[in-house]
Amino acid sequence: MARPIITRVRRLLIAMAVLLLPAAASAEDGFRLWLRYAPLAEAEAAAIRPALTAIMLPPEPGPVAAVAAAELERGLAGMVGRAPIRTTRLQAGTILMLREGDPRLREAGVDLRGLGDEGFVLRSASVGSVPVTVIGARTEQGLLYGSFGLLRHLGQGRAIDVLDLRSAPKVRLRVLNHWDNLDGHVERGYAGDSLWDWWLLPDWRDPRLTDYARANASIGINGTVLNNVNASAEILTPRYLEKVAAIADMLRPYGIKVYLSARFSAPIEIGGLQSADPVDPAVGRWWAQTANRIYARIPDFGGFLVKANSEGQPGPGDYGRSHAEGANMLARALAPHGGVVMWRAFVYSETDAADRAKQAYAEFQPLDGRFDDNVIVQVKNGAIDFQPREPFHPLFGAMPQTPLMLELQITKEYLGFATHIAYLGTLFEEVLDTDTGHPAGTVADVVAGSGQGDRLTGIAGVANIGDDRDWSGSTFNQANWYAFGRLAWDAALPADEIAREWAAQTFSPRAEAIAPVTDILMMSREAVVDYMTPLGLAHLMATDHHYGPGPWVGDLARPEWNPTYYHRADREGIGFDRSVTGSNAVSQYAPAVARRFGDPATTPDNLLLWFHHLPWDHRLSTGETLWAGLIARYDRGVARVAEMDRLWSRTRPFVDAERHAKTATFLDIQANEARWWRDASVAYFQSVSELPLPPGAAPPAHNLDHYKSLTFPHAPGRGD
Ligand code: BDP
Repeated sequence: MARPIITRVRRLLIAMAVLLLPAAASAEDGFRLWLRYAPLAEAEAAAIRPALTAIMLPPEPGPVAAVAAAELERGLAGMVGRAPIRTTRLQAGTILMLREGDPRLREAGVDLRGLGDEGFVLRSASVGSVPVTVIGARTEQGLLYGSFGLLRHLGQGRAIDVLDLRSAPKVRLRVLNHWDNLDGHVERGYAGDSLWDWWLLPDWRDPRLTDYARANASIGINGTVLNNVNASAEILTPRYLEKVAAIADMLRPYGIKVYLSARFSAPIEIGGLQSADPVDPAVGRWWAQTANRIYARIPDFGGFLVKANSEGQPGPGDYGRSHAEGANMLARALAPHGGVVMWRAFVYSETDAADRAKQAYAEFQPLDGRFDDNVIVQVKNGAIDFQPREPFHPLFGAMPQTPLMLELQITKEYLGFATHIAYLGTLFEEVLDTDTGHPAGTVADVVAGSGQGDRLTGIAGVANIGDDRDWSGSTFNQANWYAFGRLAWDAALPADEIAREWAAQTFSPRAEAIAPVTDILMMSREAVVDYMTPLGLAHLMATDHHYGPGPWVGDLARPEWNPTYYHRADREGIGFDRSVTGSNAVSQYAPAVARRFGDPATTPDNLLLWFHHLPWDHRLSTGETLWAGLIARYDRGVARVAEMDRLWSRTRPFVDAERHAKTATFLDIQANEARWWRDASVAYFQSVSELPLPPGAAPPAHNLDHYKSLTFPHAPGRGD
């Protein structure tokens, strides 16, 4: 007998509610990053399921192998709807984790030579005639990276049956730098407050830190500096070290070491000494004791990051000592424990009248070879400061006797904060691939210490992570965290390939979704360069918070804080002359590079005004005048954002409503702000050049005074 219609409707409603529940519980707010492990298309899932039915851990597994297996279970449950079972007996479809020394490696045709401590092999093989997928590595850490490698492979909708992949990092320290203060504020952070709850630690260990560790391990990051380079000495007090130790405990199973920014004057501030002079034995003793105390609680503590004699921070220069003397003193305190010092080369001084771009080189290059073995000098990608585009830092290749660590900025202090889409994979790639003209080769080669034995090597990225649900302030900013990790692991990975990987895992592995997302990513940074700082211009952002345009600012106390210092525009022309006729900063590069950058005819258009002051009617390589070319680039930047918006609308069928809508809104903000940047810059430069706008160029929406009058006292991420 047919059921009454009312019952059937009720049943239907209940069924619908049940179906909807899990969706609501796992709202797509971006929390899961690229580790969403979303269900694959059924045809792909069906092919994978029988091939990955079980996991066999290596003999006597430790905690790292355990988290690797747990991640595989989680990932496969999500992607193919069934978690593999743990097995101790080989069966068809086993994921077989093999560590160095296991005789089954040979049988599976897996060679671990050359993989180092962190590399891995993924291979479809037969062991005892049983078809398996081998994850082979020398260490459990390698097995963890291999597990993430396998999940990344699957997350792109790739087949599993013919797997044969080897991967090993070329750089040892792959480290995030958090610029987090102890009060929770993140300097240059646009994704909320700090992840570290210093108040509740060590008692409350936020499970979110495990997700943080998973995300980092999934892209090969193996270290994190917890606190701001503008450091408070308090982090080194016993009370805080307990908190640091709690974080270290949570990150350890994922192979992530904790580091701290050390304030050079800490012996005075928290040690009761009168001086922090690096040659004073009492100071050395204090640091040694401090290191002992840290290692007693955190045996695998990574070491110190130091910003010294830079922007008001204390340092060895306060006592007439060199950066090497300061760094080596700290290095001696850490050496017995295997710790390292990451000593920053980001220095410039208002008392030095030289071009700011020359100052770090002038101070550090003469110190080549004077640093202890466990010191690595951390150099920003460019000589000024994380601009949308800068030429590579002249120190790369110029200190062959000193390990140099590349510092990149993942947070977009100068590229539109959290709201603008600006994929930094292309920026990072551009720097890494640049030939320094020195025997060492490209920046990537220098950083990898190629040909320098097993010296210290490293890459640092200033994190864009905060306590926002989506971690990075926007979905697309997650791509920058991802790209940093992937390039730190393997600088040879093409930025577009990384973009595709990220798009597949973050949105959908379908080609129709990957293509527009990748197109957006790949054009985005150039769009920002165009509407903010085209043709090699730099540092034109508003004062202090760096939000929005301020090319007219010229009244700040320190000359090199003023945008007018950088663009030098007047009625005759624009640009900073760094050729022999100017500051001669080009002479800090290797001869071939110096020659190329020293002549406007051989300087690429996109760096032209970084190196040269040129008349407005100078002809660009495109044939247009500098003035017309400048305006055209501002316009192109605005047009590119419109194009990004169009591409994004094509992704609607493949992206959940929540992330789609938020990204669309952010693109609206970006479109408005691109226009603002363009109009304010055009209005200002026109007031200086007194030239008419090229035919067809739209006049700015407002007059210059309007743009000058805008203030943003509460913009996020300010420094202290
Ligand atoms: C600049 C930032 C400032 C940092 C400084 C640094 O504006 O907040 O403290 O770099 O890297 O980009 O030390």
